Amino acid sequence: MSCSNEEALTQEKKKNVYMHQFQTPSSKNLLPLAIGLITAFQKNDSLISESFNFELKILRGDPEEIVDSYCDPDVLAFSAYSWNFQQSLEVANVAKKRYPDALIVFGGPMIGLSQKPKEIERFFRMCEHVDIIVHGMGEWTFSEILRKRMDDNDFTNIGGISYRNLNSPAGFTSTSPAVFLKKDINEIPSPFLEGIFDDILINHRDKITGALWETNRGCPFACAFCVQGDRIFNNILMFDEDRLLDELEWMKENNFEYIFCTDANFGIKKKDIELAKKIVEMKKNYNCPKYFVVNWTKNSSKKILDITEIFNEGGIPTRITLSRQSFNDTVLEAIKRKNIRQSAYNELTREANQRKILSYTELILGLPEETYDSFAAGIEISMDEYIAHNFIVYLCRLLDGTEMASIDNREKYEYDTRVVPVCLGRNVARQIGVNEYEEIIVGTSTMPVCDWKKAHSLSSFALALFNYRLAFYALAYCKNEYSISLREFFEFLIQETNDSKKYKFLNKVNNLIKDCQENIIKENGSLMSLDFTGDLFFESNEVACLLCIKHLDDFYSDLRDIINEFLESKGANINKAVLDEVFKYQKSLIPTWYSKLDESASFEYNIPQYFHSLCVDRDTNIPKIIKNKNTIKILDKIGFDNNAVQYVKKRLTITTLITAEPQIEK
Ligand code: B12
Ligand code: SF4
Repeated sequence: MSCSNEEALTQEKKKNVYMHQFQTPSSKNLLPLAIGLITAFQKNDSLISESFNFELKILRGDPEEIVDSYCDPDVLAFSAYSWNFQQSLEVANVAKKRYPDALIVFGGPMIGLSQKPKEIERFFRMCEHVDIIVHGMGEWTFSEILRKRMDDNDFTNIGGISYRNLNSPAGFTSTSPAVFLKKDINEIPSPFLEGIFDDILINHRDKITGALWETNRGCPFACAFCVQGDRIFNNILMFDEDRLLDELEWMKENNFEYIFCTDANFGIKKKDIELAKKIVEMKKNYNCPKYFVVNWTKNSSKKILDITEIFNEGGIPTRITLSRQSFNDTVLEAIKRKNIRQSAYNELTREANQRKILSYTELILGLPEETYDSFAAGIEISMDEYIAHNFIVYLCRLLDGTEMASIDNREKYEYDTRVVPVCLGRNVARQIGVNEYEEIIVGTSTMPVCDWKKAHSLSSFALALFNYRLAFYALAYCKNEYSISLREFFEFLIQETNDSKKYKFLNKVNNLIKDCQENIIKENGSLMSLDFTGDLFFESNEVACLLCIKHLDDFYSDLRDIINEFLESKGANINKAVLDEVFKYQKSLIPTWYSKLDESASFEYNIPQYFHSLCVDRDTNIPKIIKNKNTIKILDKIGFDNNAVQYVKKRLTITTLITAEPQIEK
């Protein structure tokens, strides 16, 4: 479809449609599934395919150059996600100036699924060169748009769109809502099998790190912070199993080692077990895929544990999500989230731990109705002593297209937000092309900014020290022996380390976390870099953790002192000899990039058995700590040759965590 290709032009006399799905500014370039599916659907329609050429554009870059590459464009379609919205808009702007008659169509998650007048009016005011926006599934709707394009350009009768209309007082017209989820999803041909991605593979294979793969579409839940929570999407459409198996085969043939499954709820359908088995079989026979990433069904059940076990045993490391978002009922109501009962959650965590399956709890900081107190209570619950369980705290992002980002919701909960550059944690920040931004909540009607900062410090410290395991055993011991509240401990730590004279090293960590907060408040970014980890960017808890590992002795010296001070303030009768050994155990299991772990560590007390019962095998009685000489072997002996970047990539991930695995010597 290049303009120099005159032969093609004269021979075909087709109109040219450019389908854009620009990649993220991070290093994850995946095959553009949305425009792939939409294009496959159009090409399957003989009337449309006889009239239009399609070209897929995925690489970010200078908008002028992208527009230079068009040949007489008739329709320009953009798949808009928060990570490519500005790039897409700028390309559309440049294109419209050069080709005023070209029709510009935007679809994708940035466009809400249901038609909300206030948001649509704002969109058309902000995005002055967009002609039509498509709400929700694009395959059928885009084909109706193209048919009207061939005919009279009258879009009035196409369901599920809004189009610019200067004759209407609001400046646009929204048509009737589309009945998306009554469609037969299997009418959409597979873009993999139909060769839709062939050109991309020929021209840019080296830039593509993986494939997006959809086995079903829709979500039965209604979370207000998520685009897919819209009631219009409240059903599940499934692709036929044969097609899915053929697609997997295609991925293997094309050597796609990284597959990102886009299902909102993997594990919700029975067939997911069969798919998992097939994937594992492929991995066993062809070593491909090596990674299979899923969003687990939100209200997890034991079925999820079975599927995870299949993946793990088949050599594809996977963990399960125990999504909570918040432990507070008022918050859950405000975000329309229905969680599994606390007892079922506890049971799943226990069983996952028993089956050695990593699980983690998801929380979000900045949700409506959350207070500092309710958030801190959630952090306390998330810090349990299961070694195989941890937690993640996301900053709350207001995503266009979600209920939470609606004008009404913003007013109702008085969101105070900051707009920062989009960036993916533990990745290099690459702002290629046009800069992208995201909006982060830093205050609400129930959590003013000063409380948000307090909550941010609490979660950053808890994640760095407890979650990443730097102080996990020491704190698990204190909690179990002295019945302390870990939340109270972290609040004490933050309070005490505000003063630079007392705990010099922890004060530095505290200040680093505050710098991260200020970075967000001043709209510089939500991530930070460190001078010893190259050009990677990290969240506050990760920089805090890395700084502690870099200065491990200083860290443990301050930690020991502050734990002592805290226990004394609680009137605890500290057994110094035992606490020494607890710290020895703790420190011996933390690898660094600049030293190798010792092969073994010896103890005067039964510390290893104690922690095995407390943190691993929770079904046995936790023994009293008594004198009992013994040794552990440290199984994990990865060396990192002083390479902090390698360390970050291999260890600072939620699947590996930082701690090494001990084996008690018989
Ligand atoms: C895969 C994925 C990723 C991958 C992206 C890989 C890539 N290069 O594409 C990774 C892991 C990198 C990622 C990251 C993030 N993601 Co993400 N991610 C997804 C996920 C799970 C799948 C997207 C997908 O391909 N779906 C399948 C396709 C077929 O569906 P679709 O995209 O909705 O497309 C349909 C319609 O929207 C429409 N449509 C789409 N484009 C077009 C175009 C036209 C012209 C038309 C007519 C119609 C149309 O038709 C399509 C087919 O019916 C979605 C959730 C989901 N299940 O969809 C979230 C989602 C897209 N991600 C989201 C977010 C917020 C993020 C992050 C910003 C989060 C963060 N801050 O860390 C980061 C990005 C940061 C960065 N710098 O990279 C949000 C986006 C919200 C928004 N308003 O844009 C989503 C929707 C999840 C959510 N909670 O709501 N993500
Ligand atoms: S967060 Fe998950 S469960 Fe909730 S609406 Fe979105 S996709 Fe569905």
